[in-house]
Amino acid sequence: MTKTLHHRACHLCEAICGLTIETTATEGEPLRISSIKGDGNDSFSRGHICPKAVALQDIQNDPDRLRQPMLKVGNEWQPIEWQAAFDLVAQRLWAIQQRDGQNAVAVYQGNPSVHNYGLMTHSNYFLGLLKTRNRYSATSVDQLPQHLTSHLMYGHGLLLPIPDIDHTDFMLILGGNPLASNGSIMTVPDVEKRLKAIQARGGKLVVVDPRRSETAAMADQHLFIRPGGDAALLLGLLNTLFAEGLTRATTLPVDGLDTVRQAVAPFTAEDMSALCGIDAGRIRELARNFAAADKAVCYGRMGVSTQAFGTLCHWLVQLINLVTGNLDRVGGALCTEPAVDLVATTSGGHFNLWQSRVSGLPEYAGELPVAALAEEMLTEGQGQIKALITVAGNPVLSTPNGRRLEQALDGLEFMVSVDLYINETTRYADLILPSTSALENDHYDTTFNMFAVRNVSRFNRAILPKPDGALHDWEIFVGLAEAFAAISGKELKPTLPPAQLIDIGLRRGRYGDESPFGLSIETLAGHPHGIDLGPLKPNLALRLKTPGQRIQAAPQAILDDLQRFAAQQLPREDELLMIGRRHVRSNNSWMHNYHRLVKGKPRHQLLMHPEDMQHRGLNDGQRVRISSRVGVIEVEVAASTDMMPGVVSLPHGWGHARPGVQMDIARSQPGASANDLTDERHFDAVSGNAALNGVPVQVVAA
Ligand SMILES: Nc1nc2c(c(=O)[nH]1)N[C@H]1C(S)=C(S)[C@@H](COP(=O)(O)OP(=O)(O)OC[C@H]3O[C@@H](n4cnc5c(=O)[nH]c(N)nc54)[C@H](O)[C@@H]3O)O[C@H]1N2
Ligand SMILES: Nc1nc2c(c(=O)[nH]1)N[C@H]1C(S)=C(S)[C@@H](COP(=O)(O)OP(=O)(O)OC[C@H]3O[C@@H](n4cnc5c(=O)[nH]c(N)nc54)[C@H](O)[C@@H]3O)O[C@H]1N2
Ligand code: SF4
Ligand SMILES: [Mo]
Repeated sequence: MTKTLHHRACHLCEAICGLTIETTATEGEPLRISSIKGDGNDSFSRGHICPKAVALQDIQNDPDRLRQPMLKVGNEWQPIEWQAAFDLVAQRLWAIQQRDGQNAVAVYQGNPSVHNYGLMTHSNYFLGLLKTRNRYSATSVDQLPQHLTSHLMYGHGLLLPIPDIDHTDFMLILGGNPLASNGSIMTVPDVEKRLKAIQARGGKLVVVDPRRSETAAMADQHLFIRPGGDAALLLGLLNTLFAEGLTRATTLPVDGLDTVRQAVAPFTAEDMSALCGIDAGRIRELARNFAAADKAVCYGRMGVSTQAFGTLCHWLVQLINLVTGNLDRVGGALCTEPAVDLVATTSGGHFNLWQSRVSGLPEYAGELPVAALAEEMLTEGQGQIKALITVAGNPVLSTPNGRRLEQALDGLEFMVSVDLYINETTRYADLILPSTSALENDHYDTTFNMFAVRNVSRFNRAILPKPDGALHDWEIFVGLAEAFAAISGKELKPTLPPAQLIDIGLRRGRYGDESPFGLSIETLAGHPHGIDLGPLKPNLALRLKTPGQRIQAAPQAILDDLQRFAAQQLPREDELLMIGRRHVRSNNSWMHNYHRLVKGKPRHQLLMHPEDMQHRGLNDGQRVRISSRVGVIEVEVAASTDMMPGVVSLPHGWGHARPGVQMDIARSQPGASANDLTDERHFDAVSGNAALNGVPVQVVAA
């Protein structure tokens, strides 16, 4: 028996924690994982780990995980050879495009696409050949307003200022619960310690959330907010900063600040109070405290992106940091200088160059909002979607009105999924193409090094051998591209494996051949715990990609939305507003098939304030029926004084009891899908991002 220790970054969430993984080789048996622990020698994550990382071995060993391409024949799944699978996909897609046009084939890319570097480097090798405008992804049920705001203000959608959590004195969090999510668009392993460190150095943490979340519970101040009310709160804050002379001059080049000042002048804290459910006095006090702190940062995340005024919210977050002098400042919000820098090497993106066919939702960076996906399949006419490719995504459980999407998927002519499981979405596919598991693959984090609270870099080789006949995700895309090029006669440029592409990126980058670090895949191999490239530093003025390299404080597309904001109506008194919730043992929709993560009491109840339960004659633990404009589900209700009265919380990603799902453990504790209730017509009008939070629902005894 031989034991070997490996070091590797966890790819499951954005925290990219360093892990120490022990493998055991026994004669005559396959190499197995014998332990997974936090890597105390990783200077960034400092030994932090969460329960999901330990489940990496369960993903590896899961009998339900697919290990070869599967073709649906009648109601049965049968294995098929890779080349036959590629040829079939190419033939079917090309025939549909020849007959109905390029846009008849649609693409949906899910969240693990950005956690898997081979998908980052190679999915477009094939998908780009399709030249379809029907491209969708999980971005538009998530952070799209943040990309759009950065695109409009700073000239690049990936130039996202990150909270300088290790140096700030005042952190204001809206719509993020890093204690459960481990941080998002703020790669921050070990977040609890870093938040406690703010408090230990005399600083303050303020959390704005309709639920007393785990993060709110440790904060110095928690403000309940009416779901969807953040734009009102932020407008009240910005208005107060201007009106009370609490702004600080900036040396950044900025256009449009006077326009902003005028535009927000009507939105006083007093007028905003009813819309957000927070006292005007509290709003003004928060503005004063924020401005009084030497170094402060306002951070808005998922909860404020996925609401009806998501873009307005993120624009206001940027402005609050800007006018208090905290944008591009140590202890405020800073942009990373990653080793592989997509801001430097890609164009700034484009917005609203075309619109979705049925509802006219705007494209951003070549993608349309996924709220439009089902209607683009269901609405007949020129340009209707007839075929779909899903890549590492589960839109049936992740996008608004999942039941309608199911109806649409059922009517497609052809569907192929690049995925590891037969789940709620891929069960509609004709063909499923599963890749190797993560531990059988190399890993470089192209995405989350860009959003980290320090500049860091690491590359790790595969830990387990690639099984015979298996393909990595990137190889699947090369196979598809070659088959499609062959049948369509399209030209295909040669490509390199992901590690070689990353090597080129590293060597050409700011820590590459020209720098003392000399980073390359080879040098990183000598740093198995990762390499620290230093704290974030002010750099925005030099990195702006706007014409004229000036910050655009008042983009017209966002200013125009203030009219829609001013015209909004308060929700009806008898309605409850539904929000989501994350738990550290779960990860979106796909990690419920591992016993160690789902054992114990179920965690997919509807949380409701006891007063709201009393009004409805409901008891703790009882089954209830929740209904919205689009659907009805039944779940258990749990009383919680952590909820703001009038608000209920249900986590997404559950609802595994659908027929044909081949995930045994998930099916044994299925829960219900929050997205059977969320509404595709409820979205942020500027970006088209789905408003998954603040969904009006009725709750009665089942
Ligand atoms: N109501 C509500 N809905 C939400 C949210 C919410 O808070 N509330 N959150 C939203 C957010 S932020 C997101 S990001 C989306 C996520 O939405 P999606 O990305 O659509 O869904 P996931 O649950 O991440 O599904 C991931 C899929 O990828 C597969 N997979 C995992 N690893 C790999 C891999 O390495 N290769 C391949 N090929 N496949 C892989 C899994 O089997 C699974 O099918 O959900 C959104 N939906
Ligand atoms: N354990 C775990 N970790 C994850 C994931 C997971 O599913 N599980 N998913 C990963 C993904 S894809 C993402 S995008 C990130 C997301 O990471 P975060 O952005 O931290 O997301 P959440 O943990 O959902 O926290 C959102 C918070 O917003 C609150 N909220 C809801 N509506 C509103 C509102 O209208 N206003 C305000 N102010 N707050 C509101 C919710 O109550 C919740 O506490 O997490 C990532 N990490
Ligand atoms: S917090 Fe957990 S899932 Fe996220 S990277 Fe760290 S160990 Fe992995
Ligand atoms: Mo996400």
